[in-house]
Amino acid sequence: MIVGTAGHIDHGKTTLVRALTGVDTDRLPEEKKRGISIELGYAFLDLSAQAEPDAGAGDRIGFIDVPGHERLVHTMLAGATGIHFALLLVAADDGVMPQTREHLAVLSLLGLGQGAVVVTKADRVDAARLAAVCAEAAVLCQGSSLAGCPVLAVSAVTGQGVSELQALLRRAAAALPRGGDDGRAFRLAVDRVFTLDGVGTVATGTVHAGRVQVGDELRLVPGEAGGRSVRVRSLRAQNREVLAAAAGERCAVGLAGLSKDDVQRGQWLVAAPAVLAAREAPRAGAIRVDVRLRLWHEEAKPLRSGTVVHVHLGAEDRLGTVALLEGGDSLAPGATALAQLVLHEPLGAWAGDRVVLRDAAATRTVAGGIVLDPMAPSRYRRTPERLAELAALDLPDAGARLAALLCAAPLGLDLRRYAAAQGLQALPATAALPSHTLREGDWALDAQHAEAARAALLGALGRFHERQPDELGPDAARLRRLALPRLAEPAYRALLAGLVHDGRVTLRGAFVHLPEHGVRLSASEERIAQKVAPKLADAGFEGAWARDLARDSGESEPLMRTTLARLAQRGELHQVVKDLYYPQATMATLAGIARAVGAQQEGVVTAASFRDATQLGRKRAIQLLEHFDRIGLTRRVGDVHRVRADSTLYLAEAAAGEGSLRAPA
Ligand SMILES: Nc1nc2c(ncn2[C@@H]2O[C@H](COP(=O)(O)OP(=O)(O)O)[C@@H](O)[C@H]2O)c(=O)[nH]1
Ligand SMILES: [Mg+2]
Repeated sequence: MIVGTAGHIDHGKTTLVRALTGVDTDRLPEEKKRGISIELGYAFLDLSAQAEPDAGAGDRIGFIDVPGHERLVHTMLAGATGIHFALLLVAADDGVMPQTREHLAVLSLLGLGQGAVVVTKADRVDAARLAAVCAEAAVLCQGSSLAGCPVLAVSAVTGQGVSELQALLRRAAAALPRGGDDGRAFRLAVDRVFTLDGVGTVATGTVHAGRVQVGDELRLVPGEAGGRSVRVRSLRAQNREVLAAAAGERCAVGLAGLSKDDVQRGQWLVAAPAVLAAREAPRAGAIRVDVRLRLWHEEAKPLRSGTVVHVHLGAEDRLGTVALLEGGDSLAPGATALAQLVLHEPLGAWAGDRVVLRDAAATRTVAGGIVLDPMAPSRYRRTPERLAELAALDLPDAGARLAALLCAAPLGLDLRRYAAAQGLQALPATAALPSHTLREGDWALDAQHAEAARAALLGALGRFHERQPDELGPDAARLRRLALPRLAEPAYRALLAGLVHDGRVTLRGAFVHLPEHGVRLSASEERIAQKVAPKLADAGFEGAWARDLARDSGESEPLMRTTLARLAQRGELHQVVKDLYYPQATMATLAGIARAVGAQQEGVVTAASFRDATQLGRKRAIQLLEHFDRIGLTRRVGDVHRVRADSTLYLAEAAAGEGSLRAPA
């Protein structure tokens, strides 16, 4: 358990920690000289009367002593995030003072429900005054997260109340639920960095989630390229040498190969799976964190959208702007709303993290919130679809959250992104998804959305056959553009594979068609097809005309036309312009040439370059490129054709054919 102090300057925080633990947390010369705390202080208290030498870190209470000075609230915040139990101190002589109020607001907005009010310097006042201050403090806590918490009178001089307070802390520590493995990746918010002889650079902080072991590779984020990789050389948890440390412990991490200046307070040490969520600010944009925000009930005025604030998260403090996402453009004191925090500097944030907002001048704590999405979008951030997503993310139960999120994601859910945003060690197991969810690698699609997507795909395919009865069907990439352009590619592939498997669509090469669309040839058509195959192959890049094929094979022109059209429907021939046919193999070679030309010109194929590469006339070269546009190999952009990156047309055939012109098998 980690206990944090809070309260106005000079109200006896540091003295109380010393009385409880014997440790003087004011260690800096300047702190000694001025008699005030400037930095965070740390101390530990053994729970068992006798500290066993091999006891783990679990039976120690860690203390974080914070400065009370009004200008150091950001330091107080860096220490208060991640504590389990708060001691709000009020000096009996002074009574409630400004930072008593502000620190209470901070604790409350951090969601700290465990704590006690300690009325200090009891030796300085008479019983009546002591009772009055205790009553004042209890009233102050009303409406805060510490409402109804115990109030104790203590004197560090006479020792009054100290052992009662120790007993209270021991009980709270014993009652604290031991965090089991909740699947979350290791994260530690760095709040102090120093160099130690024989150990090297040490970063200390509170472990917010997960477990770490000596020897682990961690990343220091935010940082360039996903953060610097660092190795854990040594570990202390709750001030004891350990081999492993876990969530809820104060931890000092000895880092190999890093100098003191390489690490800053506010950064995070995280296990690799959690890295994605701690991004650098995109070059032309901002980092956006969607939160459920609550304005402190004692604020005098509503909070307006567009207000500039200090965003405190973990041990970090960043300037940002609030954009309210619902309920108009202002938030009343005590009210809650979904909001987006727009930051221009990198910040590590994960779902479930607490944020506290202070005003731009850093004089008041104004609001607090819980992170719902640390990788929030800039566009469509207030649409009903997005608000449904945020409502899903707001669900406290992980299983329900995932199920609701899948419902809110008709285009599929990126599980890798979800896991990173949630700070999970691994992607959710398929067993953790609702049954019948369609899953393909990192992507998942809710069963109902999958069914709707299948219907869209089949509908688009049917319409395609109606409009282009002479073609076998679109290729898979083109069908995706026609039917489900925004569906995640892996989800689409899985959907299509499922339909093929169930016999609801047929795949021939790269082409997709409905089973009933594939045409059978009559006996005479079969005969003619065999007869013309060599001629079509010999026609090369120029292609063969129906009229010439009819004449050369002594067949009637109408019969030749219908046969060729049927072969085209079967995907064996291509009709480039009316009555001009190419066999599949020749087309694959031509497609290979178009790809090769494109590869040399950043994907662009011009009529001239394709003409030169094929030795064709300009007109035929253009006709072929227009055919490629139609079937989805290329895309017309102004005067040029761009090879579509997603097209799989002919890829295998061209490689197998190696440029030789073969008759279709
Ligand atoms: N008489 C008396 N003085 C105290 C007590 N606790 C702290 N002080 C004094 O109050 C001053 C401020 O204490 P300190 O712990 O530094 O306050 P902090 O700023 O809240 O950390 C110091 O001079 C302490 O000696 C107490 O219980 N009784
Ligand atoms: Mg102090």
